[in-house]
Amino acid sequence: MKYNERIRHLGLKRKLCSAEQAAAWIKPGDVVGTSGFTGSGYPKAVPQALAKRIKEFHDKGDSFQIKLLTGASTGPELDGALADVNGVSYRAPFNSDPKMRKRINEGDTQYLDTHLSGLSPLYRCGALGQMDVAIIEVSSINADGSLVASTAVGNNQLWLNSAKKVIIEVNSWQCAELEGMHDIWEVTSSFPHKIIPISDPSNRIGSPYMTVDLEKIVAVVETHSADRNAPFTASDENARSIAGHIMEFFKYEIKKGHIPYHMLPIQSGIGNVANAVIEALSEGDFYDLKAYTEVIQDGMLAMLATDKMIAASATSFSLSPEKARYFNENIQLFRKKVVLRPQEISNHPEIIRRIGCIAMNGAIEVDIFGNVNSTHIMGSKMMNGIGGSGDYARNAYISIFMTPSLAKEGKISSVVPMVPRVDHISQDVQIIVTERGLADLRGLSPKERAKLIIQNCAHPIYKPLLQEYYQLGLQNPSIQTPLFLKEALSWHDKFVETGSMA
Ligand code: 0RQ
Repeated sequence: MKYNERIRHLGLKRKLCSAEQAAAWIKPGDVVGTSGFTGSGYPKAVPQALAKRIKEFHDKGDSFQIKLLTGASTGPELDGALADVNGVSYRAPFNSDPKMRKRINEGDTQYLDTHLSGLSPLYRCGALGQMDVAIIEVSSINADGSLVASTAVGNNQLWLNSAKKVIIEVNSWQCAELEGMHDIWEVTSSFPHKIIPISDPSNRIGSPYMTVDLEKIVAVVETHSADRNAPFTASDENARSIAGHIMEFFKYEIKKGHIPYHMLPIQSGIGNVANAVIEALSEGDFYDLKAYTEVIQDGMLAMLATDKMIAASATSFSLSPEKARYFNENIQLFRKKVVLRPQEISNHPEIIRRIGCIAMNGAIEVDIFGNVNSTHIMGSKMMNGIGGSGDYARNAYISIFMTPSLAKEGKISSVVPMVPRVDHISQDVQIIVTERGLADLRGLSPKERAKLIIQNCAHPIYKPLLQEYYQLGLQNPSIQTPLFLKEALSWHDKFVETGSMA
């Protein structure tokens, strides 16, 4: 058998079948765990065949839904296809697919939005049920049956360990040279957990391969399908201004000796603003950077291609179609610099605190006391989920949240009197940045924070209104946190009623 063949285990080669045959192993009510993290490394053929099967059941008047657990967000062939047929009764822990989002917000799918490092402990304690089927995308299968993950590691190894049946998708679109980039290390299920011996993003502590009891593999399906990530929008003026304020802040902190010249390992969240900040870092006067993060987006890939960044630890890639092609063609540039780990390790509080991460995440809105809403529009409509932002924000050495000061053409202020949903409490939020400026909240009391956030971060349209609100709060008999209850959520109320906060 040739080494460049993707399925190098004879017994598993005999289990090759169509996606439809593989999907027939999945039954109504099953708990299904899949690979996939931020639009990469997710199975693409079996979920679509499963969606077809679910539709046939529904057309006959029979019910068929599954409980779906992943690493994080997947793509249209998985979340989108299953949402199309209302095939998911329960979803965890993170989704950004618009069709699944609609199901979640319309109440068809129960959604557990939880910290990405926290899903595996939740599974191990039994709170998510017993996994029936795992569907895992790999880039190849070794002669001894061990598995080479593709562009995401996520919760793969836990799902492989736990599922009663396993379906493997071998995707030949994924670069064969991904082999060697993964570092699979398992957290023990008994306490105390072993200390995770990572003190630098480049450390390798486990095996490059995932393992599975081969008896459990019921089907192997071949695919040749691209990870489907949308291109990032070109960074606009707001994103560039936010990036500019953050660069100034870094330079100042380096000058004061608070962070070393080569910076500390950076974490960068998802979205256009996060990508723009990374692009700005790559254009700035920084060298030999390291990342301890969960996703590698386009901007970080560009830094890794040069001497700007010398090491990155993550659990997945999340690249635009253009950069995904570039990555596949130039993988030699990245093989030695990138380590892909299980998400329980990439997002583990123990390591984030030990190595002193600088965390940079997007916010939907912030309030004047520094609480952050990352997940719910107007407090009730789910956007994506908290993802890994909480894992990093609480444990980072410096925790930054960024957002443009306005949303929806100025009808919404992203700096509000009170957020209707708190994902990151003020104690976990150190720096807030909008295109207007940066507020360094470290060491400040609630009143000091409010003045600084209004002054530095609010848009001029809303600044006087926020100042007025703050004065009303000061009439409160207890002014440790000057909240004016009657009006705290009135801005959101007004937007829901009139379509504008102004
Ligand atoms: O809506 O799509 O309808 O245009 O929210 O907003 O400004 O493009 O921001 O792409 O950077 O995402 C918080 C969602 C920001 C993201 C969030 C509307 C706005 C637009 C997106 P449209 P932008 P970004 C690691 C870290 C949680 C997970 C996380 C996120 C859309 O960063 O999901 O950080 N974070 N994980 O119009 C109403 C407001 C609004 C608003 C923006 N105040 N009110 N709508 N929008 N502000 C990675 C993982 O965990 C996997």
